[in-house]
Amino acid sequence: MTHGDPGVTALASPNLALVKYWGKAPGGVNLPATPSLGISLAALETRTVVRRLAATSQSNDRVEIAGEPQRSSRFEDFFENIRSELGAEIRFDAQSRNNFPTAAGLASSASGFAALSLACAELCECPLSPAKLSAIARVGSGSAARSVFGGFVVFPAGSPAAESFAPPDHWPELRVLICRVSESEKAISSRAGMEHTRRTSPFYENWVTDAESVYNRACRAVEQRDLEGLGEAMRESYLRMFATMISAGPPFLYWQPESVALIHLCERLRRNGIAAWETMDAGPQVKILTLSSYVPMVRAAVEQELTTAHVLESEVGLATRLAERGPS
Ligand code: 2P0
Repeated sequence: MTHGDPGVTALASPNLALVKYWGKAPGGVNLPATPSLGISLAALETRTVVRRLAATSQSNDRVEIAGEPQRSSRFEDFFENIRSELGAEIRFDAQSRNNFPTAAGLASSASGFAALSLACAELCECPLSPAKLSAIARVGSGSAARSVFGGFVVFPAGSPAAESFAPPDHWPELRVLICRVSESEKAISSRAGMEHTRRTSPFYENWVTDAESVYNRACRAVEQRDLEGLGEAMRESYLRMFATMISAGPPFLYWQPESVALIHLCERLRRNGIAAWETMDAGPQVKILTLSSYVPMVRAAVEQELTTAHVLESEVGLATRLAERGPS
């Protein structure tokens, strides 16, 4: 089937939202209702190889993640859109691997669709601008629009594409401790969760209206490398996002007891003068923003609090890119 065909390999990192995208605007596919600001996580990586399915094949595009065939319904719209954007007629065969758990609240769909978009475009020999690539990746998953870029990335409300805000080396001391408290897949996908929230939470409209000012404060704090200012805006963003979920009908909660323990731990650390600003996404994992000089202390505190937690340190990462071609 793919004998000897090396295909095209792309690498992408998930993009951690410091200010959250949660809810879709009308008028397009995965247009965000709220502006978001995120960073690429260097320590997490998706590697995707895309090959051309044989011309005689009548079959659909194929996607495997870690060797497991995926439901084609999750990818149909994405592939139809990218074929139309690239003016290509081919069918794609994609094999993807993550160096972290899939669908566990670590933004695997963001890095997955970013890598897939770049590899498909390269396979069709269609170089695309980052903005175009971002808009194509967005059709797969809203957060993938941010994952196309490295460093600090913004995704304005209603925009078809994300934009670079600052390069990866803008804030060299910044670190993220990714604290994995659970490896199980989440019961409710982000997509279903945000739609349910939009339809049923009486807080949803306020969440959208309020998001702009939190986002503006966070952007200013990033510009000024002000971790306290950023941390305060980050906490408002994630906690208000979760307020829309626990006020939905019926409510739902991604948090586990270990997540709550780490939220309290960060508060204790800050009271003791140690910069540790947590955020969470659609899953139980806790990500702690800190500075390189505090990493040993924060890591030790997390490991003492939760002996089962798996802690991974990350710097701010690079944009989605092609892997170097190995010897043929
Ligand atoms: C984010 N999340 O900004 C937010 C914070 C989760 C919480 O973007 O429906 O998987 O594919 O656009 O991108 C997760 O939502 O949802 C997400 P779709 P996606 O990172």
